[in-house]
Amino acid sequence: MIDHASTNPNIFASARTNPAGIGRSLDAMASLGHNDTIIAVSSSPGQSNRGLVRIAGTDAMNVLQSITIGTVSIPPRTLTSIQLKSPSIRALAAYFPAPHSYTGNDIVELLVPGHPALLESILQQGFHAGARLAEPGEFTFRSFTSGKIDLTQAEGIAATIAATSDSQLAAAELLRAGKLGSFSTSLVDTLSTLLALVEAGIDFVDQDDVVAIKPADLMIGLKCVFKELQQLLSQSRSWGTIESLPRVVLVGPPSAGKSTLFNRLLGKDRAVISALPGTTRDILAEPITITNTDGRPAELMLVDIAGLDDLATGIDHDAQQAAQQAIATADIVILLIDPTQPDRDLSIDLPLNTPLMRIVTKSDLMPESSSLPNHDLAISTTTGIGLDELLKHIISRIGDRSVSVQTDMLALQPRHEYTLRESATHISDAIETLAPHQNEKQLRNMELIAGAMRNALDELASLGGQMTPDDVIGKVFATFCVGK
Ligand SMILES: Nc1nc2c(ncn2[C@@H]2O[C@H](COP(=O)(O)OP(=O)(O)OP(=O)(O)O)[C@@H](O)[C@H]2O)c(=O)[nH]1
Ligand SMILES: [Mg+2]
Repeated sequence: MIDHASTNPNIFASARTNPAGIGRSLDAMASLGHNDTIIAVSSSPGQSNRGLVRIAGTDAMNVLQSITIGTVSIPPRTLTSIQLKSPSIRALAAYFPAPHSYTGNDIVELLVPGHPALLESILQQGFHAGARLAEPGEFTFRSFTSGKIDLTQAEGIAATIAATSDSQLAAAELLRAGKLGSFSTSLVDTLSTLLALVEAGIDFVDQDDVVAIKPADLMIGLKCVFKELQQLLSQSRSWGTIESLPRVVLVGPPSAGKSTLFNRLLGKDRAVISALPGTTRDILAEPITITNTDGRPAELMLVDIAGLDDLATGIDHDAQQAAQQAIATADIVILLIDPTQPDRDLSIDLPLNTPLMRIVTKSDLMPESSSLPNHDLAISTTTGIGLDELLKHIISRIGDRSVSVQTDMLALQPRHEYTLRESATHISDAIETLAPHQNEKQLRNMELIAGAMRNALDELASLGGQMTPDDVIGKVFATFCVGK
């Protein structure tokens, strides 16, 4: 593992004077010691069953000792019951000794009842014992500076915390696993070896025993690096594609059964359902995972809106406007027709090319002989009739726009994409300069070629954070919250 603080000593020096002020937390963290003892609540804010307090640094165990009754002796990596001093309750503690911990220094994690006042009291006792409040992202920053993770993995951790859908979670998982980081490390290795051979020709031009790389061999090496970059770019997807899932909007008159269908497809009671018309006033959007035509899981955003009603006034007017906006940004509109309200068949204004499916709801309430309005499918959320068919219809209409949740395809954040493309451009410059002389015995234009290769190398090395400007590191860690 690379110790980023020692490979890039400027991380600390220039972060303190970062004039752009990007990543205030980096500035603050960089000026503070790596071994300071820090404390924070790492669980989500609010009340919960369990709350997690994390303490990291040289004095982590002393801090724990000062807030517990009796002498604490905790075997490493084992949940041990302890007795807190104030309030006098039992809690669970785990100890991860340096250097085999998340941050690289001693870590103590305390599991206590997740009551905000209790968590705050433990923090105060920790401050009293000499710990300070961790900066946002400081635990992960320590993990990065001690070389336990690279910058792309830190981004994966931030993306995991922020994930709101299965595809985002799967993409974050790949980053956290270090797939992009190890790709860049391996290309950095290859490219720096090639560059050393080119530079040998420049620096030791008078020495007979130092032979610069042959043009043909350099061409093979550069083309190989270029191909790998192109392959990675073409076999990855943009982070933006998983951030904006295709939107399937449920539209219909009040009480048509939109929220009931929304809940049924989600598999949970997310929307309030009532026999009274006008129950839903907000836009509710939740990701759902369904099986794509190729059998793989795919994700889309299901949207429930207020019933469309011409007579709307006051607060209802706002709900109607919000509903119209949701329709305007839909990738598919599912128009629910309630056969128990025969005079409420809606005509809606759709943007050009937005597919519309006409679905009759509450089919369980209609006698088989009754004639239904013009429709694509009849369903009942009460009996489940037509629901599988509906999902098939949706997936066939949405086609390629659904977001696959497959775990082997890397999703690149804008920084990654930019860096990889820049790197490929520099390699292509080097190839172009080399091409006219590739069959000659001696390498020509060595400085130009080496310059382009150095630029490519800088870009690639910045991916994992081995040679990254501080503002990039600052931006990555500025997305974190306290306790992570
Ligand atoms: N029998 C039967 N009742 C249904 C079906 N779907 C919905 N309902 C009932 O229809 C009523 C209205 O359902 P909702 O899902 O709240 O309707 P909505 O379209 O969301 O209504 P608004 O939010 O007011 O626009 C509720 O009493 C549901 O139980 C169905 O398939 N069969
Ligand atoms: Mg509703």
